[in-house]
Amino acid sequence: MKRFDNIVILTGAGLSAESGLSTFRDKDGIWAKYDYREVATPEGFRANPVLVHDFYNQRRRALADVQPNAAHLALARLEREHAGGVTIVTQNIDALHEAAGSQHLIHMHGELMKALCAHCGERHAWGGDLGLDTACPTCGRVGGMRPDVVWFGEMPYQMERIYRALTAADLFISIGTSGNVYPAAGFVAEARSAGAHTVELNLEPSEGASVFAEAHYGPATRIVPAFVDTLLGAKR
Ligand code: BJW
Repeated sequence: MKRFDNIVILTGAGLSAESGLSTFRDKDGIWAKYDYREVATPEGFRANPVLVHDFYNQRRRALADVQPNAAHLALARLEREHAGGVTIVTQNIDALHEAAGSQHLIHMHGELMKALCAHCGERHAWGGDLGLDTACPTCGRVGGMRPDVVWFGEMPYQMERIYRALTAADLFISIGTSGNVYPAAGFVAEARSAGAHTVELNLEPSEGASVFAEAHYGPATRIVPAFVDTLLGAKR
């Protein structure tokens, strides 16, 4: 395999599935149990904030019991041992990339272990539950605290930085994402048109599978470490 200088990796819920976290669109996934319009839109939060807080409080509590799996660890090893740049853009709001040791990481859909105050705009590390009566530690007002996650209709975080990385990438790898949600689903086309080699690593072909130049299908804990071994073994 050719040696690559700038690697950008997009990750999705499938990467954390074998750590015990549910995906969204698989048959027993989160959207089979919840209507995304009720729990993952600003309109849903305005209509029923108690339901939305409950949804994210449950998911935040579940994070206490999960550990990074072999795929997260392999990506952290790639960042440590690869001579060029490695940027991970994750759609996941868990903290498993950080727990595995990845450092050059962008959480484009936010972080469940952070809270955002709609009144003053401050972000806070947050490990407990959020509710209507939670006061913002900065401005002291109640009723404005929400999970620091990106809902449908909101702008994902750090888009300029992401597009700069995509434009400079010579290898783009998409892992464990169904390719249903934009703008992330469009990154492969962006990277490809900038000249990058594009690789899909997923359990099954995603919505955008035909756009990738190379693909490997199987569970992330098997195919990601194998692909990282190949990359790290590549010579100039
Ligand atoms: C495994 C595995 C194993 C399983 N090993 N693999 C019409 C056209 C185009 C766009 C739009 C449109 N109408 C509306 C839009 C925009 C909208 C959108 O994309 N909607 C679509 C539904 C059509 N997007 C937005 O609103 C976004 N904002 C936006 O567009 O702003 C404007 C903008 C304009 C221009 C530039 C930039 C921006 C915001 C999207 C926010 C998404 N938020 C969520 C929830 C919040 C966080 C949370 O609660 O966790 O983010 S939705 C949910 O989906 C979550 C995820 O991050 C996201 C992606 O899901 P993911 O990761 O792909 O999971 P799954 O379940 O779908 O797939 C898992 C995959 O893993 C599967 O393929 C499995 O096979 C695989 N797998 N086990 C390997 N062991």
